[in-house]
Amino acid sequence: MISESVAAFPIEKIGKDFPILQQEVYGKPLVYFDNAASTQKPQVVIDAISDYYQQINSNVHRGVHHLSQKATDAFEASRETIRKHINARESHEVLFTKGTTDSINLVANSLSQGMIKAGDEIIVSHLEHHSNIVPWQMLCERTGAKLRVIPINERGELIQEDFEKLLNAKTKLVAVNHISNALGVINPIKEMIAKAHASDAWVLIDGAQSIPHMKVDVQDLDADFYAFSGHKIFGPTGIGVLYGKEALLEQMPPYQGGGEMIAEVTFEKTTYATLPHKFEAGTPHIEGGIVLGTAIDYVNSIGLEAIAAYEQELLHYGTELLKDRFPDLRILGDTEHKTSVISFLLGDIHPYDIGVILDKLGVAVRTGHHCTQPIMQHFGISGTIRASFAFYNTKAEIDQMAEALEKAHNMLA
Ligand code: 7TS
Repeated sequence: MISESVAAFPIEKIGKDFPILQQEVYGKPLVYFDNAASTQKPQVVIDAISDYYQQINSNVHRGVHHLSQKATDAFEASRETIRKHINARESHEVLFTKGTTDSINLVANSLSQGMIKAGDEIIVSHLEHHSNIVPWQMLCERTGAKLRVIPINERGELIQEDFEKLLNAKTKLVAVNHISNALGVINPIKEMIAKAHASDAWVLIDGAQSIPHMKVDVQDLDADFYAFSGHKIFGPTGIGVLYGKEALLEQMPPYQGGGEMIAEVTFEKTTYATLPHKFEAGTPHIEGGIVLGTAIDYVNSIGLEAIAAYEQELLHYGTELLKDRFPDLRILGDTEHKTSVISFLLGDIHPYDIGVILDKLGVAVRTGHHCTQPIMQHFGISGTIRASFAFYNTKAEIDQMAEALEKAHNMLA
């Protein structure tokens, strides 16, 4: 049964908003199922980039002249759009960064300057992208803090009892993703944040995979930090966000020094700017910051609830179709609580071989470890085939993937 909201989803109109998707690859209609890696951009986003350079390009927060003020106003208006979108209390709690990786490194670097010390503990999970593991390992090397890891079960879910056992008086920070990029599993972060707070630990949520698929309310979650990337929510690359609670950001030392982030500089002593500028050294990615707001407005014009319902329908359809068609299919992360990712293996065929054949048949999927080698180690595999959907994808495209998989399977099995 398809719900009314899914039946009414304006997929025809949406498809036309994305010019890149209109092309053929090797003579076949392009099916783009690598949305967890990066999303395509609607025409309004592409236009906003060129409008910026044609109309208001100038440096921000510096000039008194007309263009600089226009650019500054647009940049700050976008910060406010993002604040509203994630329901942060203050717009200066929204910091512009290069992306999720940069946001996490900002926190890890800043906290390592005295706020996390030898003997403290950081908890990550077995389900993390490398960018939510390596910065914490580096912090541990610098500070003498210790990394602890929440294990996962056979369905790729975090084992909550083990998480509770890891929490203790030494725990300073818990860093987990909202949704796993490799498996699509949604973690119960609201409950996890409450548990961590009961142990007086801060929590950083890697929201790279949740921001395009669901409504995020940082106050309701009570997250201390929330990181995401613009390019995964239909915006430009090279721009992202770190949300942080004001009181915590105030306490934290800056991560990088330079222009923009200072109040006053003398050779004897430098004082720092107020938030958010304290954490935004140098000329920012101005056009990226502005256009990220455009991308978020576009997503909201469709509505995240409608998007989530439509994508769940795609996930369900694709999962059932593949299970029916391929008896030797193995889905990794086969749980009820997941977003539109199907990560799978077909018999003992190498994922790469399947990926190459799918590509020749017009279907773009990701193969490999998806920057989550510990997950692959857990399952004793080298990688998976990952089809990750966005709201512009269709059931007909899933059918095209299934056909292509059938051919690949016949050739390789
Ligand atoms: N965290 C998660 C959960 C991610 O999925 C990614 C990127 C990152 C962090 C890093 O984001 P970046 O924008 O800073 O690079 N994930 C993927 C992926 O699944 N395939 O390519 C990139």
